[in-house]
Order: sequence, then C-alpha cells, then structure tokens
Amino acid sequence: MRYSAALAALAMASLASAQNATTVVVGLAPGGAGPALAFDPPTVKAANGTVITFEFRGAPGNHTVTQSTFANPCAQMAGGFDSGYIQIPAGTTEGFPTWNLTITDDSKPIWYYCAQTVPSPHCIGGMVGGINTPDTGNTYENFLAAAKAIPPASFSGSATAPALTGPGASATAAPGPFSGSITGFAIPTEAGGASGSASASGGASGTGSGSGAPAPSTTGGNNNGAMSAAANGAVVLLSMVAGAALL
Ligand SMILES: *[C@@H]1O[C@H](CO)[C@@H](O)[C@H](O)[C@H]1NC(C)=O
Ligand SMILES: *[C@@H]1O[C@H](CO)[C@@H](O)[C@H](O)[C@H]1NC(C)=O
Ligand SMILES: *[C@@H]1O[C@H](CO)[C@@H](O)[C@H](O)[C@H]1NC(C)=O
Ligand SMILES: *[C@@H]1O[C@H](CO)[C@@H](O)[C@H](O)[C@H]1NC(C)=O
Ligand SMILES: [Cu+2]
Repeated sequence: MRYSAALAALAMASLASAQNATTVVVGLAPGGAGPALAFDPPTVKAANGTVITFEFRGAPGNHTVTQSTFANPCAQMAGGFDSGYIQIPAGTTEGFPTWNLTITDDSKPIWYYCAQTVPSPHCIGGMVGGINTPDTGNTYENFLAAAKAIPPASFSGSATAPALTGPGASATAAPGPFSGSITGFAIPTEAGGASGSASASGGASGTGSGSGAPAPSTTGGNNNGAMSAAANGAVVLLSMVAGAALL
C-alpha cells in the first residue's frame, strides 16, 4: 500500500518534470551583452507541451513577440499570437516581464518577429525568431534574410492584433508583471480580443476596449475589424512622428 502510494507520487513527479521548458531572452545580444534587436537563442526545438518563456530583458527596449509566416516574415500571421509591446526602461535590473507560450503543434515551424518600428523596424533589423524550424529549405537563415530584405518603406507589421494564441502555440496568461516603470502597450487580455495599456498599478491587462470577442484575424498588420488595433496604429504613428529613439 505504502509502496504503491510512493510509486504514484513518483509517477506524478516525473509527469511534472516531463514538461520541458526553454527560455528565449528578448532584446539582449547573445550572452546578455547589452540591448540588441535580438531573440536569444533565435531558434529552439520544442516538443508539444514544452513551455517557452520569453523574457523581456533588453533595457532599454520596447519589443513584441508576434507570430508571422515564412512567406511574410514581418507581418502578423492571420490568427497569430502577439504579446503586445513591452517597454523596459534603461537601467532596469530586475522584475523583467515574461510571457509563457506552450507548444501545441510541433509538426510545423512557428515563425515570429518584433513589430516595433522605433527608431526603425526591428524586424528588418533582424529581430526574428523561429520554433521547430527546418534544417533545409525554409530555414531560419532564409527567414532572417527575407526579413532583412524588406524595404523599410513597405514595412506594415507594426499594427498588431494582441492575441494569446496562434497556430501551434498558445498562452493562458498575458505577459507580466508590469512593475516599477515597466509598461505594456496593446497587451492581450485573458478574455481575448481586448487590448490595453498596462502599468505598475494596472496589472497585466489594462483598459480594454474590446468586449471579450475573439481577436479578429489579420493579414499584413492592417486590421479593419478591430477598434483596438486601429487605435494602436494611430498611437504607433504618433510615436514615430515624435521620433522617440527607444530600441
Ligand atoms: C524533454 O527533453 C528531453 C531531452 O531533450 C527529451 O528527451 C524529452 O522527450 C522531452 N520531453 C518532452 C515532454 O518534450
Ligand atoms: C503535436 O500535436 C499536434 C497537434 O495535435 C499533432 O499534429 C502532432 O502530431 C503532435 N506531435 C507529436 C510528436 O506527437
Ligand atoms: C512564466 O512561467 C514562469 C515559470 O513557471 C513563472 O515564474 C512566470 O510567472 C510565468 N509568467 C507569466 C507572465 O505567467
Ligand atoms: C512602446 O512602443 C509602442 C509602439 O511603438 C508605443 O506605442 C509605446 O508608447 C511604447 N512605450 C513607451 C513607454 O514608450
Ligand atoms: Cu524589438
């Protein structure tokens, strides 16, 4: 009796540890060598059930993790996931927000990019990543080269539809926490669809403008259906005009 209880406990423990986890650092050069337009490592292999923790550590930095496609590296995929913009002020040394995506389909590659345009589109600067990318054909290297070849004037991937889930990966919680002077912009909410800004006092999700409807799918980052996405686009334009020089 006691023996089988011990066995059951052991079985549960090994089930829990079978849940593999990987961390991808957002906004720091490999090895943590200062702010950079980078995901480190840029590619990971992750089986179904693996949790990928995106850690927003680049300071200063204001980045997103947004799902795209191999064919269109710098635009949100229809129905793709999007973390929203997470801004880490210069000098931040602790309390970095994270976002946990669980792999739900390891049979296809998952491609993603950063949608930030300030001071210039990060995606075109090489801020792209992939999960379960092929070793031949549609490789990460080819994806990166395609992103870098996009003329800046035709970049259209900044107006994203915040979303916790996408083909092949999903999150159950919004990115967070937003402590100190770390802020979020167009962060997905757990109800889905709504977006808002977040601050230290506001928690992970701020003033949502949606009503819980699922995020409409969008191609090329131009979203005609979502009020929130349209509003985001306006603010992005404003901040481009203001010319803030955040990484
Ligand atoms: C976890 O990682 C190990 C070593 O890479 C691998 O053998 C195992 O199959 C993985 N388990 C899951 C659930 O992905
Ligand atoms: C992972 O899950 C997807 C979706 O259910 C499935 O198509 C795929 O075969 C699974 N992968 C493995 C190795 O079982
Ligand atoms: C992500 O997972 C880590 C490890 O379990 C946890 O400490 C962290 O709070 C999670 N982040 C979010 C935003 O849920
Ligand atoms: C982060 O970037 C977004 C998109 O450019 C912008 O709207 C937001 O204001 C930025 N956050 C801060 C605190 O600068
Ligand atoms: Cu970025």
